[in-house]
Amino acid sequence: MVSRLFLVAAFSLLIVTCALADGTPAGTDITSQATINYTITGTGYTELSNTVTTSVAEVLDLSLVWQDAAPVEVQPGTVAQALAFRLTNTGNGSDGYNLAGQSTLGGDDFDPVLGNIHLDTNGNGRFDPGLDELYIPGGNDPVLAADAFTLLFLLNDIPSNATVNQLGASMLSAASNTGVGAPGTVFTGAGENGLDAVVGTNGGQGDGQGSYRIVALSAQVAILKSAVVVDPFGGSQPVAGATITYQLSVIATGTGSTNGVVVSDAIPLNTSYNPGTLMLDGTPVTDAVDGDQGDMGGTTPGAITVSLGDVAVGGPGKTITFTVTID
Ligand SMILES: [Ca+2]
Ligand SMILES: [Ca+2]
Ligand SMILES: [Ca+2]
Ligand SMILES: [Ca+2]
Repeated sequence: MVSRLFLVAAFSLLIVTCALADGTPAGTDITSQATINYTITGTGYTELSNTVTTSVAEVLDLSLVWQDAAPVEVQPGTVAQALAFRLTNTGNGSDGYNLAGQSTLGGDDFDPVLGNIHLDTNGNGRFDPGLDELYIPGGNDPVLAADAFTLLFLLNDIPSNATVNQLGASMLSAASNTGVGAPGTVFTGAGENGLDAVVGTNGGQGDGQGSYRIVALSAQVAILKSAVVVDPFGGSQPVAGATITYQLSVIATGTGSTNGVVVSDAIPLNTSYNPGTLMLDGTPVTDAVDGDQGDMGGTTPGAITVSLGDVAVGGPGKTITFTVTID
């Protein structure tokens, strides 16, 4: 009889171990009753053990995965640029999560400037300013049922001194509000319906890292050309010997700023450039290729070339003038 009881106890212990396997919802009752068949001097007997009931503990865990397929393309100086992350409750009970961002990471080219976290309140998978709720730690922590997921957006501003093709990383992290720690750490009574909560293999926390890539500015440069003719007779007829003064007005539109704007303009056929007439914003620019911003024929054969550098969006623009004479 002693050995029979030992068998019953051993069998029950095996069931308890299995009850902790991953995936079964927290609070599920695992009920076990052992049956022993045995024979004594040729007669068969059957005995049932007592019933052992074990409620599955709550496992605390999550995964956080960056969702953008590639670094998000951004322009220097822009604000509130979103990275998307998917938070999944990989535990087996309902849990809430605290979120935090981190943007001073190494291994990249620049540090984005950490902004807010937003929830995908309207559930469309995109960040919608004004519609997707601002995350407030401890105020609207996402709460997810077992295996449920939600999208989150981590916003950053992009430094204005970042340059094309540079990468900047930013990380979102989430932690179980019930508890974090070494896998297997037990929070007594903190789980579903007062059951114990057990930290899962990821430690009840996780993070995902995304990145931005700087792309060329979207500002556009427009150029407007006009001509004033003065003929040898004091009129404005385009006859041989008349001069034509061309004016090129360069302005920038759109957003951001412009870098390295270079204007070249070919001297028209049947005209000759009048040496020393090239001007930028009313200031003479030498015809030679030298330290100033322009030249005639040196950079581009048969054309004036002027390097304007940065033309400010919304600014007054730049004005280039030069004069030719009709042959
Ligand atoms: Ca819970
Ligand atoms: Ca960085
Ligand atoms: Ca949305
Ligand atoms: Ca020059």
